[in-house]
Amino acid sequence: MDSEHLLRNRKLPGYEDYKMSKQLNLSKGGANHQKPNGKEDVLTTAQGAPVSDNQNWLSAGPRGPQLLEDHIAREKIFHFDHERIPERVVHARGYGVHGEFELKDPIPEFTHAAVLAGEKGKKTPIFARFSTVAGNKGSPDLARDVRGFAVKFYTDQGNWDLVGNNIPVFFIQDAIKFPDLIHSVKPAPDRGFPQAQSAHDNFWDFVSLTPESMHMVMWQMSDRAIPRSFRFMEGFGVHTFRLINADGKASFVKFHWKPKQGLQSVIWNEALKINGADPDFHRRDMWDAIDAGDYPQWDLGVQIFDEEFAENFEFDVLDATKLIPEEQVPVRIIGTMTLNNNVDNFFAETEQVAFCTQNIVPGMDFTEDPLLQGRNFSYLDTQLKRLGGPNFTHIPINAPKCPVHNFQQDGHMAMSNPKGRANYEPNSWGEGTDEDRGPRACPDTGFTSHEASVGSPKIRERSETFADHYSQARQFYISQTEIEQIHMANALTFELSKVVRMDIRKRMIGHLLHIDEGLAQDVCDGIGLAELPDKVPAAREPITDLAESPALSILKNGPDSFKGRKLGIYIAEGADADVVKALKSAAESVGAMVAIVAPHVAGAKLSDGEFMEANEKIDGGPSVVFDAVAIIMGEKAARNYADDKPSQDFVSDAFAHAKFIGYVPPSKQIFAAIGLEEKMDDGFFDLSAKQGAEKFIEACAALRFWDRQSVKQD
Ligand code: HDD
Repeated sequence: MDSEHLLRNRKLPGYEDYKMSKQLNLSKGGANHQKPNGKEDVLTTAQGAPVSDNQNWLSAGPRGPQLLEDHIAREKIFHFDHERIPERVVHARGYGVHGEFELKDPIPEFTHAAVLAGEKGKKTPIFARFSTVAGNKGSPDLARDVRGFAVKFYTDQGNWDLVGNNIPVFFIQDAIKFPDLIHSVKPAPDRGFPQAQSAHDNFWDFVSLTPESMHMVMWQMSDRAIPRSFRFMEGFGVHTFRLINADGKASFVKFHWKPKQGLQSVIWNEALKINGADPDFHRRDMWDAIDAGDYPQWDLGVQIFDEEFAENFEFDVLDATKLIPEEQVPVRIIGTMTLNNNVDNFFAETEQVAFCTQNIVPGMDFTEDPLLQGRNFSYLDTQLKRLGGPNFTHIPINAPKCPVHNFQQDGHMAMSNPKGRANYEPNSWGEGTDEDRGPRACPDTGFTSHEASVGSPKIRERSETFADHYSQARQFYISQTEIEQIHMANALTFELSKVVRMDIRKRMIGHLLHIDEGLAQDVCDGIGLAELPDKVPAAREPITDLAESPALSILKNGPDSFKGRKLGIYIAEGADADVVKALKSAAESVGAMVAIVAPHVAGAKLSDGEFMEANEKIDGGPSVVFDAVAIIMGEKAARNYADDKPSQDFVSDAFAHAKFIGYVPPSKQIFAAIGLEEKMDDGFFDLSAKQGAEKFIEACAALRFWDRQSVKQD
């Protein structure tokens, strides 16, 4: 056998090879597999033996006891009994999608990683998984929580996992605190609740005793923690990483994902209702968008800086509770990720995907960030538990798409097994023998660590440079619009109102006093405290003159079109057909999705006698699941539904959530029934007016009519 042939045989199969072999195994029909109706495949056991009856357990007579002998039933039950694997200890609730990354502005001056430094236009397949942190696998999507934003790049030089969040900072500075942080936010161990929320004593007890978390807490209490959809949120690599170029020169880098769709969040009261109306709101949104060919895209940006910048920056770049304002180090866009393919099988792909922060490729390196270093241990370790053995990299979704050659062997579920005799190194096979000697390390192209001297005494001590816990928390707060600040005060008030212990509530306000006195006062009033508590002693006095950073606000960075958003049109008998059709086409022409809601799911007869089918019955399609709504019905129908609670809620919620509302004059009867007629403002659009539909859709680009909300809620 020639050596090329041997090498080919050694090649461990990647995803494509696996898919092919799967197709072969599952090839239709077969000698013993005659198709029952000439159509479907024959049902078989896991061993491939055809099954004659899948409904009745073998028994002694039709009413007799079931026989243990039934190997087919036993195999079926056995497999079912073992269907579950442990859910992720955090980020259990998630949704994965395939896509590709296109390199648009290569950066060979900073890195020799081919994925970032290759040819302009180079495409790399990716798999992205978005998640919440605290809730279990079945928890609702709209929890107030951080969202995971993990991307696996199947690069030519191995898998690169960028395991980030939709928030650029983290709660803690050192990984040793992670179990405590997560224990505190997860359900209390004695009672097993509350699920998927931070609004409870344990969480606020922990963070109020951990001042370093204050910056992240500000983000978590902002609208960032209730995104409208995964499609409308940013992603961040959080840590400072290193890039290494071909000459071995190192630079620091922070990674950013910028959604081309723009940023958008919902309002808390809306989030609570979405959780009831559609707990799968985020995953459904992603599935529907991709299914409809509206592929979401994010630009990948880098903030690159050198040792000198790091030395002079106000904070330590190794501290994951700090960010570098984009106004200080601009984000350079280097490529675009497009998500264009839904999974074929949720378990095989979304559930089994295993991200590891340690997965980097030549041309990159870690920094001494103590949170990152701890993560590098944790992710590999957790896969062993979750996926059951060291061969989780053989699972197609985790297998690199480049060749894999090494001497690792055996273990549970080994799927990619090298051939040949040499399973150790050094060896002298191949020298004058037919045997394949196996792979060898390559100093030129292999991964090399950045050279750094580490001659320090062993200590357990946090660096003094990590001690400022409030300055950037304050910077975040002052960078928000007034409406966003109001939402933050409301969120803190809501959460602390769920905290039973008064000392914890006060301690938390004692931190807010370092961040912004107005905010502290608002929350103090919100929870009904008679007077402000004392400030919590600060490890270091905050810097109060940090400049505002507009990049930190969602509303300052919103979209400029209604594209990708969803309009709910509530129709009923006699709805003006011209208006409905004009509105539908105006929305679709800007790339928005339209859902028709009606009193009955069958639909409703329009004014021209045509019957329009509905996507939702009004009870199942409340206005909270849409970005804007219109109510179009005939005179008589509007009179009928004026007293109908779901119809009233449709309008009153849309109003309360500052949504743009389209209507025709008969619909005003519903507005009148809930006392809204006299409150109709510039966020309402008469669709029967000239160019009514176009004007309405144009206004919807702003997403919300915030003027309606700028009064503080009690
Ligand atoms: Fe983590 C999962 C993001 C700190 C330990 N983490 C996980 C996921 C994301 C993040 C997005 C889900 C990946 C997926 O979709 O499968 N984690 C972060 C970020 C952090 C962070 C942005 C701070 C910057 N994590 C962190 C620390 C530790 C962990 C400090 C432990 C010391 N994280 C884990 C884990 C998980 C995980 C236990 C659970 C499931 C998994 O890894 O695969 O290992």
